[in-house]
Order: sequence, then structure tokens, then C-alpha cells
Amino acid sequence: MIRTVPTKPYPDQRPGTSGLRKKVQVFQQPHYVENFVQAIFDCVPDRDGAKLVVGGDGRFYNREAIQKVIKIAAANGFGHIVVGRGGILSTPAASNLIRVRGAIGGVVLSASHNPGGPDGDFGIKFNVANGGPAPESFTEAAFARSKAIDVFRLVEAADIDLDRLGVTRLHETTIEVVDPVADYQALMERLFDFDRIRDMFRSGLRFSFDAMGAVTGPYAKAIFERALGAPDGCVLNGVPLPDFGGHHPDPNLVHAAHLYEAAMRPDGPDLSAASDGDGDRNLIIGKGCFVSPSDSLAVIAANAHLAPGYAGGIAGVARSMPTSGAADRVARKLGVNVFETPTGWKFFGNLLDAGLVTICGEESAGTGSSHVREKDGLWAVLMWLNILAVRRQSVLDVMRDHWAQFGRNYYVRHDYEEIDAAGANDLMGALRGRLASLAGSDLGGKRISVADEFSYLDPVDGSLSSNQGVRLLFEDGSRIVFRLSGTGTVGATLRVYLEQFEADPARHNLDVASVMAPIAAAAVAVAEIPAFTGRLKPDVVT
Ligand code: VG1
Ligand code: CO
Repeated sequence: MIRTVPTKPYPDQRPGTSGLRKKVQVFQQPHYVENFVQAIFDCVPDRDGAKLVVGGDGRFYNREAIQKVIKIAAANGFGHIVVGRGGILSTPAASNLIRVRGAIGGVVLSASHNPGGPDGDFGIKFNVANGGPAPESFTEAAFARSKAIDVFRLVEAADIDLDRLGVTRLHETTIEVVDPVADYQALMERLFDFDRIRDMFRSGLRFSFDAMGAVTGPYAKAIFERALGAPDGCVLNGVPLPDFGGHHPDPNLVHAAHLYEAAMRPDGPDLSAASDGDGDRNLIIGKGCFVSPSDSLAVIAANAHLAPGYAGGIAGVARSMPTSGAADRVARKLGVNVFETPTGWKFFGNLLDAGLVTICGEESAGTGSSHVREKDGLWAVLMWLNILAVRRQSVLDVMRDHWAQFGRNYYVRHDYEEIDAAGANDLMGALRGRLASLAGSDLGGKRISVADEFSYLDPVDGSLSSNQGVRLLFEDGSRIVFRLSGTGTVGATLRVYLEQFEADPARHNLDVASVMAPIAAAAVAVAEIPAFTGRLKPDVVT
């Protein structure tokens, strides 16, 4: 039976860079999930009889939220709901399912790289029919709706058994519990040369993948250990747990420091990798060689044709603005398109749909392609395996060759986390107020040629996104970018992105921190970071 439940709106349901993300306790408030899900569905006009994909990263509150989503969806006219067994779907697998099943959209329960558990974070994302994150126009409409909502509808029924594969009915809706891995694995087998990668494992490649207690465990075990014959046990923390086993599933040099340390040992793995909470990010470390995500994007763009799925070449590359320009150099050499978008995967969707680009990436360890409409952690790892299997080189040698050919964009990001929100806004405001005087001035001994705030005009739908980060571009090609995070749940996070280009091959193997020290100091000084944030150094350097 369908019940219409009166409710009162919450004022704070504005989605950020990637969906609505808050503390678990916030989501546990009465009707909090229900209101937001109803607000989303109210913005999907063609939902009657349509197909919907539902799944999450397995974190605390995943199962409870999924039951709510299914019951509300069934009461709102969806005809067929496809849900991952155990409530599990990685973000890229959900994107793929939406596409292959012809769904109108999907609800992904995840706070991605944010910590999980009862005191951690939870999140709800909505993806549209192309499989990608809902565009800003949709998330703004859902936010507006959430502030006016006075009822939600749900089917009153017992919980769906999420652990049994197969089809059941809920009121007039078909509920189908599917294997979360199968379709995704089939897609990967089409894109990459599994035979060649299998041979490489057989000839002794040492590989380690850390699923960090989050969603990629079942995918990684099925693909790396079972399909590709990598040694059993090469997948670490491979069972998705509600608290991620205490791991913070953000695959960076702080939270995956153990991988880095192992990779730097002479007997360390040839390739170490990790993914984040919802499986859309990747960390790539070769023996003795951390690959910065910006460099990884460039290497993938330059070598994608080595994988069967991209043998015909790529149409172009898109990167988020804070991502280094390394991929641009590859695109120019290949003579293909290159686009610079705001932070967040939703901005790549139109470019991919229009066939303008094939490969996309962000400095935050997100890489992906036209195969889905999300970034894809395991895809990136498979791409690296495919590249290594064909080139028969170490990661370090691949990188050295790449820098020799294209030059090296030294790059680092400094994050100041959980700082006072007012101080963070004041810092950005002060910078904005000084853009005109900064342009043409000297900073740290170098001339600033452009000082502006990035905005993006989508070439496909003409939409404009403003206030996407303050940029200081120097005459010598180096760059400082300041931006506030849109995914944190406590205070504000200031991200400072630093880049410096080096053409001289004799200077391609220097210590990154030393190379970046002067520009890092210039960034601290020009933004008066200690004065505005009270912090003398960043919390995360990655
Ligand atoms: C961060 C990253 C951004 C990424 C976003 C979602 O956003 O910088 O590149 O797209 O997280 O990734 P922000 O606003 O905190 O800088 V995920 O893995 O949370 O889906
Ligand atoms: Co993620």
C-alpha cells in the first residue's frame, strides 16, 4: 500500500561537488533521507514505469538507506528497480548499469573518500540517464524542491531481501537484485587485453591492490585474482565493511602511506594501487615511483591506444582546471581536443556524450573514459596493467620516457582541512578582491601574468559555472590555484594546487617537495594562509 507521509523540510540539503554529503547522524534524523530522495524524484518527470539503479559503497547506514530509497521509488511510479546484491555497487559499476540497462537514472549511496562508520559520513548521489552525475541544473532544482517539500510517498512493506539474487515485486514495481560485479567485469574484459595482463602476472609481476575495506574488494578479487590470475592475497582489505575496517578510504599518500612505504623498498611490488570508498578513484605507485594523478592522466592519454578498447585512438582529453597541464601536452602532440572544466565529474558528461573527448581526469586521483560517465578506479589500474604488459617496462621507466618526451609538470596539492568556514571564505574573498592588482605583479621572484577566477562555459549546453577557483598563472608556466572543497562535512577545506613545468631532462628526477618549496611559500604568503586559517602547515600533502 502506498502511504503519503507529511514532512517538514530541512534547509541544508544542497548537494556539493558530488551529491549530498553529511555526517551519518544528520542522515539519521527523521525523514532526512526520505525528504531528499522524494525531492530528487520530484525532479524526474518521466519516472512513470521507468527503470532505476540503486546501490552504495557498503558503508554504515547503506542498507537502511537503500530500503528507504526502494520503497519511495516504488511509490513514485518507477517500474523496475535494479539493486546490487548486499546493497553494493561501486560508483562506476552503477554508471555502467544505468547505461546497459537503459535506466532513467540511479541513486548511489556513498560519501566516497570520506570516513565511514556511525560517526563518519554518509551521502546520496543521483545519476542521470547517461550514467553520469546529475548536472548542476538538476541538483539545484532538487535542492529547491527539498526546501519546499511537505509530503513524501512510500510503499509500506517488509524490507526487501538484498542478499538474494533474483526478482520480486513491491506493490507494482519489479525489484531485481543483481550481481554487482558481472556487467562491470564484462565491460573491463572488452576494454583491456586480459590475455596479455594474465601473461604478465604469470611471468611474475608483483602487484598489490588495497580496497581499503570499501566497495572495490569484490570487484578487485573477481578481476585481479580470479580473471587475471594475480596471486591470491594481492587484494588487501577486500571485504566491504560498514566502518571500512577503520580505514579512511582516501587513496592518497597520507591514508595509503603503507603502500607508498612498501613500494619504495627494493623488494616492493612492481605496481601498488588502491581505490576509494565508492571505487571511482585510484592510486598508482610503481616500485620507487609515485605517479601523480595528473601525470597518470597524461600517461593514459598517451598510451590508451595500447588497450584494445582504445585501439582506434582518442578523440580528446578533458581535465579539471586544478589538474596539471601534463595531459594538454599529450593532447597537443596527438592533435586531439583538450578541455579544461571545473572540479567534479559532472562537467565531463556533456563532452563525453558529444564524442568530443575519450579520456578525462582530475588531480584528485580520478581518471576515466567514455566507457561510463564516472571516474573509475579499477579501470585506471587495469589501464596501467595493460600499458605495462604491452610496453614491458617498469612504471619508473614509463614515467621517465614520458617526461623525456613531453617535459615534466611537477605538481603537488596542499589541503588545510576542517578550518573555520568564515576564515576560509574571508581568505578567498580577500584574494578575489586583489586579482586586478596581482596580475602583472611579482610573486616569489616571478611575474604573474594572469590572476582570475575560473569560470566555465559548457560548449555543449551553453551553461555557465562561475566561482570555480582563483588562479595565479605565472609567466614561466607555473601556477597556483586556490579553491574551497565542496565535499567536506566539517568546517571548510582549503585546497592549494601548485604546478611548475620543467622541460630540461636533467631536472626530471628531482625531489618534488624541494622543487615546489618556493612556489608553495609564495602561495602561503600571497593568500596569508596562517592569518586567515590559523594554520602554519597543510594537513595533507598529496
Ligand atoms: C573532491 C575532488 C574532486 C572530486 C570530488 C568527488 O572535491 O577535489 O576532484 O571530483 O571530490 O570525488 P572537492 O570539492 O572536495 O575538492 V569522490 O571520489 O568524492 O566521488
Ligand atoms: Co569516490
